[in-house]
Amino acid sequence: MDNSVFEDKSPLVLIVDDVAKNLQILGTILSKKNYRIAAANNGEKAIIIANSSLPDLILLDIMMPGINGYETCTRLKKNPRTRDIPIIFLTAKNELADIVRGFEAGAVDYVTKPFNSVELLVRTKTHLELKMSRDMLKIRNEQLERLAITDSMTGLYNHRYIIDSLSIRTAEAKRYKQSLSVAMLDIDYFKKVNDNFGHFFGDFVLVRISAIIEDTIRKTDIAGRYGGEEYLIIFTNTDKKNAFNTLERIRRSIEKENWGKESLIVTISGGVCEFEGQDYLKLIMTADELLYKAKENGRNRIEI
Ligand code: GH3
Ligand code: MG
Ligand code: MG
Repeated sequence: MDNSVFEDKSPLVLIVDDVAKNLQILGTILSKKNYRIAAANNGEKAIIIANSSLPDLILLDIMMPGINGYETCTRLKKNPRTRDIPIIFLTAKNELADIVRGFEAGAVDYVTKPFNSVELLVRTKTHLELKMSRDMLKIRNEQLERLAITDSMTGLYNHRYIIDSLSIRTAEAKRYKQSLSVAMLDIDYFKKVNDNFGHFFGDFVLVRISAIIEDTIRKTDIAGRYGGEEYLIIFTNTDKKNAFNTLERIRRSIEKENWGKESLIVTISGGVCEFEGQDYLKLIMTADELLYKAKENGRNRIEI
């Protein structure tokens, strides 16, 4: 996996303290390690800097004029952008009640003043490492989620995802009284393409046609690989006449495509129908029936 996001920069630590001397001491201690440092001398500035530069860790003083450390922490934890940044409190108080209050505000740890540099560095390092592994896990999960819904060959959505999407989109269309159309497309005589030019070239055709579909539909439409050489497209907020026009553009682009093989013309057939409150699986069946009608009526055409 690509770890570059974690490797290209050293961790950024934001230090927050109203006493300039403390900022200076913290800076000196942290500069022994390979950290980048940002500083703020009050809570408001800390929130602004945290929002704009998204530090990997915040060392936060409690007693400050203006909003104090607890309040600063609470606000940072409320904002989705800064919520996951670990906060270590810097506290001159080591009364149990104050420490508990810090944890309740969302801090992960605390360091007492005067600073012991070894302790400060160890706690900082631990929480930075935990933050990095959480970030890494989040990216891995996002990658897995993407893989789980994508057809690996064409990059379109896979069969399961497109069906799940149709179920959701039809429910939304019903709820918001919006139009929705569904098309089923199938490559004509695709077996012959494989037979004449090989399976590898057949794959190339599938990928290229997927790209043509993606390039022609709107961002709000959803295209998936329904089966081997079949595509399902969901046109949201679109009646069947408009969907048909888009499908015609797709059909003509594919027909005109130059495949670099003498005399090879690849065509598709399709069927498109509009949602009228019926079950979403029925909608797929209707699009499929229209597709077969297009095949019967000579192929390289869209039935509506
Ligand atoms: P029709 O016009 O009636 O659709 O004819 P057709 O030849 O396209 O239909 P048929 O269902 O007989 O054949 C579909 C072909 O699609 C056969 C199968 O090998 C091929 N195919 C399905 N998936 C893939 C794939 O992932 N890669 C390649 N290269 N071929 C595939
Ligand atoms: Mg076919
Ligand atoms: Mg087929």
